[in-house]
Amino acid sequence: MKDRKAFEPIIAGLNEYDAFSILTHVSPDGDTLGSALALYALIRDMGKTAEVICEEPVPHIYGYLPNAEKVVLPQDAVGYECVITADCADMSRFKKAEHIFEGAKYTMVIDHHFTNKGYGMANLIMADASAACEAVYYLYKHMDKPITPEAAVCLYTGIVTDTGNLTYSNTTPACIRMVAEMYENGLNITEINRNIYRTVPFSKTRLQGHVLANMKLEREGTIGIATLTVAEMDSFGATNEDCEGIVDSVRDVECVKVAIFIREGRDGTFKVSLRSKDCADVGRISKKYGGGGHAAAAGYTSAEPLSTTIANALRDASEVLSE
Ligand SMILES: [Mn+2]
Repeated sequence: MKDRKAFEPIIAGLNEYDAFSILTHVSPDGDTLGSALALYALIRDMGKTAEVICEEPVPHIYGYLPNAEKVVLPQDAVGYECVITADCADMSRFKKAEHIFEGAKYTMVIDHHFTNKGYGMANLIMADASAACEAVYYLYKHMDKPITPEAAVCLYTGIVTDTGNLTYSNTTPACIRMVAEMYENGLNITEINRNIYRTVPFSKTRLQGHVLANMKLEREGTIGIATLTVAEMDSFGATNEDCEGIVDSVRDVECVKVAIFIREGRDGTFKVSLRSKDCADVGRISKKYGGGGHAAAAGYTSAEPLSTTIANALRDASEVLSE
C-alpha cells in the first residue's frame, strides 16, 4: 500500500474539521464524481457534514452513483469551513466554485494529475495513480475505514472510466487488485457497466451516427475530422452529453493517428477535441490555444469561424504528425 505519510495531512484535516465542501471539475466525469461522492460517504460515516458541488447537473449516466441526487450547483452550495477538491488539476477546473475555495478556512487537494502543483494547504497528489478514486481508496485504507458497498460503487466508477475499463496505459496492477477486492465483496460490476456504457439515449445514437457518417479523412487518412453545429444538434434534440465519445470513435478508425472533433457551442465559439495514437502529441496543439490535456487527449476553445477553426486544426495536426 502507498506510503502512509503522504496521506497524513489529509487525514489530519478530516479529523480536525467538522464540515466539508467537496469540489468536482467542469465537464464532470466518473472519476471526479466518484472520488467526490466516496469522500462524501467517508465524511458522513465519520458523523460529520459534507456537500458535493458541481458546476453542472450530474450527467444522466452517473445518476446511479450513491448520493448523486445530493450534488449541488455552486449557487446552491453552503460553502463549509474546509474545502476538498477531487480530481481537479488546477483551480480553473472548478471555475464557478472558486469563491467557495477562496472563502474556506482550510483547503485540501486530492488528485492524480502529474501537472497538479499542489494549490491546497494540504495536498495528496498521486501522479502514478490511475484515478483520483485510487487515492481515495488508499485514504479509506489508511483511515481503517471499510470500503462500504456505497463507496465501492463510487470508487469503481472512477477507476473504470479513467482507465477505459482497465485497458488504457494508466492501468496498474494495483488498481486491478482494488477492483478484484471490491468485486469479491459483492460489487455489481455488470450493473455499473450497463449504467455507464449500455444505457444510451436514442438522441445520442442518432447524433453519433450522423456525425460519424460525415467524418472526413485527411493527409492520407492519418487525420480524422468530424464537426457538429448547434443546428445539427438541435435537429436531433441532442444534448452536450450526447457528444461524449465521438472523438474517440474518430480516433478508433484504423488509419487515423490524430482525431479532431469540432463542436459549435451555444455562445458561438467552437470546442475542439483532439485524440492521438502512436505517439503524436496533441497536448502541444491545445497548449498553443490556452487549452488543456496531455499527449494522447487534449482540447481547446476556438473563437474563430468554423472554416478557420477547421483549417487551423488540420494544419496543427499535420505539424505534430511530421515531428
Ligand atoms: Mn481522473
